[in-house]
Amino acid sequence: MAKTATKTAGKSAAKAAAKPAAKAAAKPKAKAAARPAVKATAKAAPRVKAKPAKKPALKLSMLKPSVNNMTVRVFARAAGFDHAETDAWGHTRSPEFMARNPAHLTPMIEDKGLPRGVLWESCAIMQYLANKHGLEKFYPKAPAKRAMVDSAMFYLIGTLYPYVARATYPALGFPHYAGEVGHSDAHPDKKSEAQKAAMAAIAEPLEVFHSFFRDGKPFIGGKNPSIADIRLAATLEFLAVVDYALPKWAKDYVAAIEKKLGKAYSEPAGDVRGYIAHVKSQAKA
Ligand SMILES: N[C@@H](CCC(=O)N[C@@H](CS)C(=O)NCC(=O)O)C(=O)O
Repeated sequence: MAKTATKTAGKSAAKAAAKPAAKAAAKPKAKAAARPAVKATAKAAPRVKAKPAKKPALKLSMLKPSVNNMTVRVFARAAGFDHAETDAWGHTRSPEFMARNPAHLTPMIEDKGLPRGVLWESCAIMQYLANKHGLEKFYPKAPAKRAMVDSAMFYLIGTLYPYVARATYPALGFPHYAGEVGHSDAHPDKKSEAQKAAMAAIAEPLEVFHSFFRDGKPFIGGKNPSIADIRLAATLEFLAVVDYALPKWAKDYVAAIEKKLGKAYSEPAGDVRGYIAHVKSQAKA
């Protein structure tokens, strides 16, 4: 999506419902600095306790109504990151933002150690953070298992998401990509035909996630939601705007992810759901 249609308030909402282990993994460096370098002679000075870092190491620029952004917002909370969120509404094409991120896309993280200081693309962000902090629960290390998670995410971004975008963006008030019927000055009937065709095309990849990637397991990741599951559940949220009739398994699947992740899921999902409720109420008025 190029730009969303409403401005949403942008407060830092990043108090993660965290698992201590993941939190420790996310903030690994605090202690060593506390010891004095030289051994004290007679009366040792009291040991200085290392102060917790004041600024969160990870900054996330995001847009609240977007499921691409919801994906990383859910992951960051579920992984227990002490991150800070900035609402980038209205700023993605500013010279300052574009100087750092010429693709003008959110979600975007800033993290020390990244060669260019920033990273965008929701799946790449989750892969990077999971790799960096050893979060195997979300992104398995074993090559074959990891490949399935990667395959599911690439399939989503390359195949399912374009259908979802074509089907939902007109109702969401998001602009279409150049070259698409929705973006052109074609007759509204033609646009509506394209939207319906995209909606009809969703069923096949959706079923592939169910029968192939889940393959009888609760989640693509097995017993626990992986980053691919977070990406898929967030994507399905958009379909509510066109009253897409999700199959029962998909409804149960999203509910199971929400139950597992709790507030980490429902808080960012609330922003997307709130936006959808808003556009639907506008459409009725
Ligand atoms: N494939 C990307 C899509 C990112 C994307 O489309 N971001 C939109 C919001 S949904 C955006 O930031 N648009 C702002 C702009 O283009 O100026 C991802 O998964 O992160």
